[in-house]
Amino acid sequence: MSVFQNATFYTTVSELRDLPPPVGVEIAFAGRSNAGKSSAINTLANRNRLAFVSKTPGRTQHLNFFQLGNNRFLVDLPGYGYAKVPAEVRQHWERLLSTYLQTRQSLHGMVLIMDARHPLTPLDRQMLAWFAPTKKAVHVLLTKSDKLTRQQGQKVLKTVLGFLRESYPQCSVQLFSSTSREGVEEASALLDAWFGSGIDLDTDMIREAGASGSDKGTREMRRKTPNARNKKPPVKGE
Ligand SMILES: Nc1nc2c(ncn2[C@@H]2O[C@H](COP(=O)(O)OP(=O)(O)OP(=O)(O)O)[C@@H](O)[C@H]2O)c(=O)[nH]1
Ligand SMILES: [Mg+2]
Repeated sequence: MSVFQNATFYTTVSELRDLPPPVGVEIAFAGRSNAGKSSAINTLANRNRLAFVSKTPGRTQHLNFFQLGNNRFLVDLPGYGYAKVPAEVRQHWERLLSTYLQTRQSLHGMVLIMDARHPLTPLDRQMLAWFAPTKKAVHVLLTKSDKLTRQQGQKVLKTVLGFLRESYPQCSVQLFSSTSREGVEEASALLDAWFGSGIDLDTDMIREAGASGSDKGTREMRRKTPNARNKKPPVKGE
């Protein structure tokens, strides 16, 4: 049975001191505000209202932990790029997010959500550059693919795949839609593998969607020890 069955809300965190003990394996969902992070979590967990979804950008403002059993967690992060945030809130959020992403021992990898219609924005690129030194796994979901024709979707996938191969060969990418459910099986299989390999930290199974968007192209990658402690993540309002 998939690890995504029986997902439940676990805790919400707005202060570093409130983070749960770093036991188990966590996968964080990051991306621009309104890109579809909370929707992707709901879709993968097969639950309508687990994570809070809204048309209004900037709705997820804390780190929300969802438990999948056996100390496996999906973590919904606040979105970046949302302008209407007071400076002090932004600074608080920036510290919370940067400390979490850079130092969290139990964080196995990041799912980076990009709207397939507007992929690789400057803030997305910043996030990739900023997270890369951790050497942790990154999988890009090009979401809202239902808004594109098949041809447009394949073109975007190819462009992003080309960029990642060139600059971040350890990252993988696929099309995804919470509405049409395109790519749900593929993403579930990848995260299943991450959770499995998070327990055996030696090997990651990374599924890279080929241009066909099929299950072909599965390959293994070795994960190196996280060592990064640098700069800040992209922030809200930038
Ligand atoms: N058509 C379509 N709409 C989507 C999809 N995923 C999300 N949406 C819509 O996009 C809007 C934002 O979705 P959320 O999941 O709340 O986005 P978020 O990234 O969590 O946003 P913040 O919490 O504000 O950072 C909502 O109106 C969703 O219904 C998708 O795959 N297809
Ligand atoms: Mg959200």
